[in-house]
Amino acid sequence: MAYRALSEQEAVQYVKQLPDLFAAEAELTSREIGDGNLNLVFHIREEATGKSVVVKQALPYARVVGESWPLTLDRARIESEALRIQHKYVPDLVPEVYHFDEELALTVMEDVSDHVIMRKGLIAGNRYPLFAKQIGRFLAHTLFYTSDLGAHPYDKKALVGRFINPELCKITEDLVFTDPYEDAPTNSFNPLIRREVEAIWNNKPLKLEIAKLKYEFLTRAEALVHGDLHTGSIFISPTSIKVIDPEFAYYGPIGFDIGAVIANLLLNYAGQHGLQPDTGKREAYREYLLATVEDVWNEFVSQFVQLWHKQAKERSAHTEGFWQSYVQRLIRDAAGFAGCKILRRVIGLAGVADLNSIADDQTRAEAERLALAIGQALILERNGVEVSTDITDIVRTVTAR
Ligand code: SR1
Ligand code: MG
Repeated sequence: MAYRALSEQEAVQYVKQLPDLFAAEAELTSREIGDGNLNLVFHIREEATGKSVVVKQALPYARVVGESWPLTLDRARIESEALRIQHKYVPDLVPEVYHFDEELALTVMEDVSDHVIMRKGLIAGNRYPLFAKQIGRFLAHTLFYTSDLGAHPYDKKALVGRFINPELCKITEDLVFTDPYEDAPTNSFNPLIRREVEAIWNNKPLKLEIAKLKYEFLTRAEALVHGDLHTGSIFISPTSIKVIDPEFAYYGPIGFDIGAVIANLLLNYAGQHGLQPDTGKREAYREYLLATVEDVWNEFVSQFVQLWHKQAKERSAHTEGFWQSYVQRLIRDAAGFAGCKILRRVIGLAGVADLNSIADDQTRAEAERLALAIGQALILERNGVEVSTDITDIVRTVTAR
């Protein structure tokens, strides 16, 4: 079938003709529920049995901007292949793909809507004590097994080829590493923070460090990274997480995914200024977020190093001192990438609800200033970071200023 964007009813007809999902006579409801920046997402449910699936279809343009921003449909292939690979390594943490249609740029997958989007859960002030362990395992396993440490050298090179993702990488290159640091037309920020934003545009040492981080993103084909691992890409419940949306997946630096998780916890930390008016509760929730930042890194590193010792096929990996220096670089990369991802959400296109939902412009500006200060400090001070508490110490110091 030649490509066309499906309607809700056409999505029903589509899943009905697939084998093994629904009976031909099944009565299905269909709702388009996509609230992301790029795609259509249909939730399809059979009321009689409660069985449901999700159909995700790429549009030939970026939904957030419209048809004036054409965007490759190949991102649907990238996403479905990445989901299948990640599901192989951590089946409980990633939705199962039932079917992929290259022509329609469409994936039919497990419905995980019994979970909530983590960003919404954090904005509501919920706590998820199992999150760090779960995301630490997701990161350690998906990144280790697709890297030169855990994959056969031929398989790794073949994967690099399958995940050449130039158009989506270019979005990240522009929106995360370039536009926010100059007066670019894509930028969109609160006019009340113009002075702080202009100071960033004029901060040469900061821009040099961001240039180095961008170069890492451009060149370090280290592992199959998710590529957009913010809290809107994580469905969560009190007991489980499901990582979705890897359409930005490509072979990139491991620290980019870890940094994305840390950045989004810290964006919520900054947003607490407007989200939680009770200062006692705000402080307590911020402590929870900082403890989660530490736990995410600690869980990742403990599981990654365990895999390294038990599973690394690459002989050089067992050279004395190598894993320690590798892990030290990773935490510094993660801190730097986290900083860029915080700055882009305040200055650039595509903000986050943790800040944007603060109704009062002045209060939002105060939260945004804190986010900008944290982001800059993480970038500039990353080379002194050794352990996870060094990251949270930076955040505490900046907050106390
Ligand atoms: C035009 S896409 C804007 C942003 O949405 C995605 O979630 C990525 O973060 C991208 O940078
Ligand atoms: Mg997304």
